[in-house]
Parts: sequence; structure tokens; C-alpha cells
Amino acid sequence: MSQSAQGAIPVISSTGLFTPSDSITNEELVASFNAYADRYNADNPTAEPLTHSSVEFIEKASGIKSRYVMDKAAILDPAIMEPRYPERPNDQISVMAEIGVAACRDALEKAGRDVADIDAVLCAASNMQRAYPAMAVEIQHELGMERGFGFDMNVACSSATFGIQTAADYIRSGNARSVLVVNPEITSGHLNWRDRDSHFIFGDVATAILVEAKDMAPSRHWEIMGTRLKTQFSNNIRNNFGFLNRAHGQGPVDQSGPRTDKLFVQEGRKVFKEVVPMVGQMILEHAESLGLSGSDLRRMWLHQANTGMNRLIAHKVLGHEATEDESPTVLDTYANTSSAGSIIAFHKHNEDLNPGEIGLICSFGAGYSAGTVFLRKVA
Ligand code: CO8
Repeated sequence: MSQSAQGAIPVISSTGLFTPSDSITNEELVASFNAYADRYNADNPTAEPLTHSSVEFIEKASGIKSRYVMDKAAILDPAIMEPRYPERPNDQISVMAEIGVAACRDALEKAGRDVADIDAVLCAASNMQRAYPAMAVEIQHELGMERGFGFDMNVACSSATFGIQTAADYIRSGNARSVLVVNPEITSGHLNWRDRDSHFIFGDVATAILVEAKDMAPSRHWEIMGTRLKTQFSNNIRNNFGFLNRAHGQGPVDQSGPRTDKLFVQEGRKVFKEVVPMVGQMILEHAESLGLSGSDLRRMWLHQANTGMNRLIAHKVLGHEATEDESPTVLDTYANTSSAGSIIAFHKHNEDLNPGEIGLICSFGAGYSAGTVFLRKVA
């Protein structure tokens, strides 16, 4: 890396998106869950009966209408209710790397960037396919990068903003000039599709963000004005799946037994109540430190977990009810895609802003964790 790179201003040159072809509507999801519940109740007459799920509840409580998934058929089959793809041999690309690469290629193409210019790949997501080798290194290899480095980082729903700050810090310090942050989220693998409280929440997707030194970026880009990260321990969103599970001597992880904490579990209402004020305050404090106020924000690309949460956060920041133009939603079609949600919103809704206008990417989730990235459009 040349010394001239030191002190470079970091920008977002482009973003990329991979969307699976399968999509599940709330109607399809609820029909499958209810068939499973009926079958369970008939087979277990002395057990606490399972209650039906409801399309109306899902839409009202979350704003979600459908979600993309990597494998629809097995998820909807009441006898399976989890995704099914055959295990791939080691000489084939893993499924997480495959969708990550697709998102990276989209970002590279949009920026007109040659892969030879990329210095690093950060795979920032909620779950990794395996312990090692790192997904980022496999993505680096598949992209055809012959130099540079990659590593994985997991900050649950906040992984993308933590990745953006890490990439921006490399650029600010001169350790890299062009970094791909990639967020492959196959959340269907860790969602308990038999749990009425959470079966509707998540969807699968991959996003990529090309963070670069301003002097090499395409003329049309987003200058990173400031980044800020925050974590605060909470047990309210947990997934206890891990390599030490086998040491507990309780047999394989099961979706329906007492070991459902090896999948996603949360106290949704507590999360809602605690995270909304934490994030609203964080955005305002970060804005103030940059000499900005809520009214300077032309658009907020918020984490896509719940339309109610986003309405309250945007109201606190802007001082009024946000329009869809000020705080766009992709939750209705993508559901919660963990770290990728705010990036999908940015990817689909940033072209129309004018040079000089300011926007905010903000993520929040398990940990708790939250990240804010203030951006200024440059034409
Ligand atoms: N159909 C009908 N009724 C239902 C259903 C359903 N599907 N589910 C629950 N109900 C019932 C409940 O039983 C309850 O009934 P009662 O009042 O009789 O007890 C009633 O509806 C209300 O239930 P809740 O209190 O749970 O409902 P809420 O209004 O709180 O809505 C939400 C639930 C939508 C989950 C809401 O709390 C929410 O969105 N909270 C925020 C959650 C959030 O943002 N979490 C972020 C976590 S994601 C993250 O950090 C990444 C983790 C990694 C992801 C990868 C793994 C997959």
C-alpha cells in the first residue's frame, strides 16, 4: 500500500444485491404452520395444544408481507419445516459464499471496478456456514483476487455497519484503498419455522458494499461523513448454537424439543421497547457530533426489523412522522434479513437523491448492537 493512501477519505462507491428466486407469502407461511399445528395437536392429545398463526397478526405486528428464501418447498412442508440443500463437497463453492459472490459482482459491476484493485473482503453476517476456512477467504478466492486478505465478522443484525466502519478505518489509516463488505444472510437456516412467535420474521438475501478511498472512487459516490458503533449486553435476542453444543451431551440440535435455543430466540417486546430509545438517542448524538440535526437528514435507511420500530425511531430523529420517501421500507417484501436490511433499503432507494444531500444507514440488533453511518451524496 502506498504512503499516499494514508488519511484518505472513505466513500461508498456502490452496493450489490442478490435476491433468491423463491418467495413465501404470509398466506403460504400461515397455511403451512397451521397444518403443522393441527397435525401436532392430533398426534399429541395430552400436550399443550399449539395455536394457529395469523396473517393479520403478522402484518399488523411487523409490517412483513412476504420473504425470500433459498428453499421454499422444504420450509413449507409441514413434515419438514426447515430448508434442505444437499451438503456440497469441499471442491464446490459453499452456498453462503455463492450468494455473497453474486452480491459482490453486482457491486463491482456498478462501480466499474476491476477485482484486481480490491485489497480486502470482510464477510460481515449473523451466521457463518462453518468455523473455517473463513467465508471471506472463500469469497476472495472465488472472485479471482490474487492478493489482499479477508476475514469474517459477526455482529448479528449490525454486521454491515460494523463492517463499513472497519473498512472505512482501513482506508482512513492507509491499510487498504478498496474493501468489499459482504453480508450473505441465510437466516432460514437458524429460524425455528415451528415457532409461532418468530416463524414469520426472517428472510434470505446477500448484499455487498464497496468502500473505497475517495480518489479512486467513481465520480458518483457517497462520502462517509462519520461512523459510530455501540454494543450493550442483552440476553433478549440469543442463538446458543455453537461448536461446544456437542460437549453438553444432549444429542443433536432439534427444532421442536427443549433445545430450541440453538436456533433464533428472542423476547420481541422487550427488544422493541429497549432498542428504539437506544437507537434514537444514538443517531441524534452522532448527528450532533457531526454538526447536524435530524432535519438535515434527507433519508434514513434503517435496519428492517419492524415497521413500528422504524416509525418511532424516525419520528424521534426527524421530529415528525416519516414518509416512505424519508424512511423507505423493504421489510414488506424481504422481511428481516438481519445485517442486509438497511443495505437493501440503501441499494434500492439512493439513486434519486441530489448531490450534497445527506442520508443515514443505521442498523441495530442482537448484542445489543447498533451502528450509524452518515453519508453525503457526491455526483
Ligand atoms: N400469529 C398470531 N398470534 C401471534 C403470533 C402469530 N404468528 N405470534 C405471537 N402471537 C400472539 C402472542 O402469543 C401474543 O398473544 P397474548 O397477547 O395472548 O400473549 C400476542 O400475539 C402478542 O405477541 P407479542 O407480544 O410477541 O407481539 P408483538 O406485538 O411484540 O410483536 C414482534 C412481535 C413482531 C416479534 C415484535 O416484538 C418485534 O418485531 N420486536 C422487535 C424484534 C427485533 O427487532 N428483533 C431483532 C432481532 S434480529 C437480530 O438481531 C439478528 C439475529 C440473527 C438472525 C438470524 C437468525 C434467523
